[in-house]
Amino acid sequence: MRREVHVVDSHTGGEPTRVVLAGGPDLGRGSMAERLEVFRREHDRFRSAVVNEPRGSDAVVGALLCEPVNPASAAGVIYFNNVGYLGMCGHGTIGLVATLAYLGRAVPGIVKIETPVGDVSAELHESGEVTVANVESYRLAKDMDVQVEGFGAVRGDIAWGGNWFFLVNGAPCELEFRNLEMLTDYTWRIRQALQANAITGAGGQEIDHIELFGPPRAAGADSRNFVLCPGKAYDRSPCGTGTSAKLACLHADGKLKEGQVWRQESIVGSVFEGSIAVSGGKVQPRIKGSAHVNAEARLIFDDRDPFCWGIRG
Ligand code: PYC
Repeated sequence: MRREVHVVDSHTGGEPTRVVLAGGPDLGRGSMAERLEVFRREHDRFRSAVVNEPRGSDAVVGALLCEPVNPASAAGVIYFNNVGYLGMCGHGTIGLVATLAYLGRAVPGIVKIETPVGDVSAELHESGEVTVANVESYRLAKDMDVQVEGFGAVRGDIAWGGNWFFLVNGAPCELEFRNLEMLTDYTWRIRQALQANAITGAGGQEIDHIELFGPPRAAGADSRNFVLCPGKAYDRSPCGTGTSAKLACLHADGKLKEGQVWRQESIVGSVFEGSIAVSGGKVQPRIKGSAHVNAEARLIFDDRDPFCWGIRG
């Protein structure tokens, strides 16, 4: 068997996105949530082949472009990573819109996109920047204490921004690139402690993203973060869904009003501009950033290749 898969790669604030344009699995005509389940159940090796080594790396987020259910939407998308699937992905949506623009399939204006956790819209600006109007975001719990091996009690908030986050103010070391190993170890232990203590998001969903906050370095930024993703890679971008979760917490604490701008810096120094719209008490975050297309390729899947479907450990 030999198969070709057409992809476009980009990065958003340093975080890579690989959009699969053609050659992906047929997931049927259901909603994106239904198609995600078909993907997970029947085509998981395709996920691994696209993002894992030897073609990808732990940091790559894949985006399978799908026919939308609603003809008024520009696209449907299912995001995936080195270990599984994402509900939404902010940096990935910015990358997807930049990719559609690169292909001549999007012009400045509003682009509607269907995701497994709901519809989002994105505005492609003349400058090439993209503002994503994310799914409704909220804080589920404030000041939760969890006992973390080697660190004692760690206090954080649980919030939804399209994925589940545990948000912690402060860290045992500075949020600096040179401390990546320590930050990864600390956040991984927090994740394990949440699991061990059955601390979850709504409906028992796993909290699979851990987000630390500290003082910013970039001029004009309000905060710097470190985000550990589900497969133990850190987010090079400020994380669109993580910034959305942060905005929901700030609003719940009375620290962010509708329209006020929050600039979130990442561990590599890239910045997203966040703000919220509030309607009937519900918070809809908006995340602005830019992506750069850096490759267009045809991946070759050849069954004679022992690592055709990726190295999965
Ligand atoms: O930008 O939402 C995001 C994201 C999630 C995981 C990696 N990036």
